[in-house]
Amino acid sequence: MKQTVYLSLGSNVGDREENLREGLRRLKDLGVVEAVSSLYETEPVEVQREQPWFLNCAAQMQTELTPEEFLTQMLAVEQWMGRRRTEPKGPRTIDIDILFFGNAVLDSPALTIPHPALQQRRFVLEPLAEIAPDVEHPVLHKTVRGLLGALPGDSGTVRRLQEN
Ligand code: PH2
Ligand code: MG
Ligand code: MG
Repeated sequence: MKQTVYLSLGSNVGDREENLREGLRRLKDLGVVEAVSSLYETEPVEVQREQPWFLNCAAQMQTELTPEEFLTQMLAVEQWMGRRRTEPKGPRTIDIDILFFGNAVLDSPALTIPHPALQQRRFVLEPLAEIAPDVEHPVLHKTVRGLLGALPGDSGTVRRLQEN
């Protein structure tokens, strides 16, 4: 069955813009990329040591894959792009996170959908609100626009870059 998937992409190592664009090109093997937000320069949050600012964006896709198949292929894209997991929340060439997968609600050791931290992350919600303001969180029953509006003021600086 076709599902609409929302993703968050981030990079803070190397040519960050090229890394995001390469990730988006690779994601075409997993389905149809229907919308991509602007790029946003974002202050690192929830990290354990100082690291470079990120570029983040959000994407909307259609896929025939199951969430587990999607995750497996997505992790292969990260690997192929040289992602090495040497420390938790360390700097990364590419990070792709599943935010929503249709209305699925899943919680396994490998995969939690919706993404458990999306409602506290400005670097996720601002890009997502650009392409999907009216999508409703299937557990919290608030729209993306509503979640963004409810963020505290001090949830990290997020600046939209000029051109997509
Ligand atoms: N990703 C994290 C932790 N912190 N901060 C920003 N600004 N952007 C990210 O993509 C990001 C983060 C864990 O994946
Ligand atoms: Mg992440
Ligand atoms: Mg990730």
